[in-house]
Amino acid sequence: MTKDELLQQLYDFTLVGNGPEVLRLTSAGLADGIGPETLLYEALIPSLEEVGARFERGDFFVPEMLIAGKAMAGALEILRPLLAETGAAAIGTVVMGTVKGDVHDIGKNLVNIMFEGAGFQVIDLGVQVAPEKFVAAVQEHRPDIVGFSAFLTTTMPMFKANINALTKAGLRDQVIVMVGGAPVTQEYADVVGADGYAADASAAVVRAKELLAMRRAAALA
Ligand code: B1M
Repeated sequence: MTKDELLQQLYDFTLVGNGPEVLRLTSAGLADGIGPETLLYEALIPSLEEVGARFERGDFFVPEMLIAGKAMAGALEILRPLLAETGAAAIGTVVMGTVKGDVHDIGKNLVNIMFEGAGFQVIDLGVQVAPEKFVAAVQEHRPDIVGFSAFLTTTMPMFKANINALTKAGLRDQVIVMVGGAPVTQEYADVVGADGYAADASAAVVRAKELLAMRRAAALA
């Protein structure tokens, strides 16, 4: 099978949520020398985008979305150690979670993997994380960054609720707040008072490093 054929099959099997085939093709792709990023960005993620588009058109329903998501999550577990490979010493700590009311976690998990790959220690609070839980985690772990993911327009307002809870607990100035998720924009991040926004996992790492460098430079000044 050529590389293009393998990527096409991986896309097709993810689309129909065939978990075993997705696992097989992901492993086969790696064995053939296809990079983990290629499998991710040229097959798995585009396939989930198509799942979303079909859901919007009414061609797919929640069960189809669920099995496609599960198939992708399985592949991500195979890719995780390769994407997160790092020899770097820890450069900072990040507390991450998907906001209250939202169960999407594939995007958040990918951001975590990229953070780990860049040398961050990641404390993942999971999904449906309430503001009090974020506050407690910031109090306990004293991270450099707290990251909120939201994937629904209806859960994006939780960013503001989380930031308000941090402010009320006297922690807002002690931690960099980053936000992201499919419907989130830089404009929205600015409106809620986040310090940083990124559109995808790679950009999140770049932005996190910038924000951390700025924070550390300001502390030395
Ligand atoms: Co849902 N869902 N879903 N879903 N789902 C979306 C998000 C949707 C866009 C589909 C669509 O209509 N096109 C739509 C949201 C519309 C909106 O509000 N704008 C939607 C809907 C409506 C729903 C339900 C309401 C459906 C229903 O029940 N009627 C329901 C909500 C449940 C809830 O949360 N309360 C629901 C449920 C589900 C499943 C459970 C079935 C499943 C989730 C499985 C899982 O995550 N474990 C699911 C899935 C799979 C999707 C789609 C198809 C795929 C999501 C995904 O994993 N994408 C999605 C369609 C789509 O996204 N096109 C859809 C791949 C992932 C790598 O990308 O998530 O964007 P993404 O993550 C990116 C960036 O966002 C960014 O980096 C990530 C990696 O590059 N990023 C950050 C994320 N967090 C960040 C944090 C940062 C920075 C960047 O800093 C801290």
